[in-house]
Amino acid sequence: MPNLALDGESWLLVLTGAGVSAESGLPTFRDANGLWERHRVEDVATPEAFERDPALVWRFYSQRRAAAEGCRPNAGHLAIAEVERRLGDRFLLVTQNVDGLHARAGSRRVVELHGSLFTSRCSRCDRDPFPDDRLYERDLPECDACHARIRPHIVWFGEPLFPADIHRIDSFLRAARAGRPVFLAAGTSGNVYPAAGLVHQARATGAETWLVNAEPAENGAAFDHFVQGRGAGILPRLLGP
Ligand code: BV8
Ligand code: ZN
Repeated sequence: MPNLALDGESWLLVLTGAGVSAESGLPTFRDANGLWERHRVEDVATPEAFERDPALVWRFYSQRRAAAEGCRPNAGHLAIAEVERRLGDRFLLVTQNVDGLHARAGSRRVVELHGSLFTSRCSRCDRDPFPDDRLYERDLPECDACHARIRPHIVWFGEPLFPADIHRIDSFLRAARAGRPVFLAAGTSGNVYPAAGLVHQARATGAETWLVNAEPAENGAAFDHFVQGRGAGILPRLLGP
């Protein structure tokens, strides 16, 4: 089993996707039985869908809130939290997952690139997003300030990423040039951009690039190393001292 052989010079940027939470019991998106087999993206994960049928969109995200609350971080999440404790500020985790499991495993330097299941915000005014774990079926929430609909704090298809997140990733990669940059993607199919382009950005800073995934990824050609298999088994050994 390979090991990243991280040392005092290493800077590690980790990108995770749904495959990392699969062994906690959460469905991925694009596999057989994945979420996109049962729901059309255009019906539940676009701003147009929310305009058209907010109750359907809230049911989808309420079900996922309940599912995420009912499961626990697995050995893959824990290994990622552990390596952060060793590297400190030379570590950054970028997750496409919205399930909150990395934070529950102890990760602190986390960019939730596609938002969070447990945060909501107004769909119109610029009041701050707020923590929210309620389940909505028919009575949909409204903003106290402007009475517009409250929406999940999720980056839907066709929406831009949060500028502060992009800035944080860019700053980390710039700082990493001072040492030995390493990029690791885990449990992600490499289908969704801009996240799938991060490996190219990391390569441009000179990073060695690793992929851990159950199957070859769409952007697999950009990685120096591919370890095929399950994250919960591989990550503790790959990231271990
Ligand atoms: C934007 C919401 C610009 C969160 C999600 C071409 C045509 C049309 C559009 C585009 C295009 N090229 C680029 C785009 C843009 C589009 C895009 O990428 N489309 C793709 C599909 C072509 N991107 C966007 O729209 C983005 N925004 O570009 O904005 C802009 C600029 C200015 C102004 C306006 C706009 C926004 C993207 C955000 C998408 N949000 N969902 C939610 O509800 O959860 S996407 C969804 O996909 C999830 O967030 C998810 O995290 C993400 C990525 O999927 P993965 O995590 O990789 O999951 P997947 O199921 O695919 O793969 C899991 C892998 O794990 C599998 O390979 C499997 O084998 C493996 N696995 C399984 N078990 C295990 C395992 N591996 C290891 N261990 C295991 N146990
Ligand atoms: Zn409002």
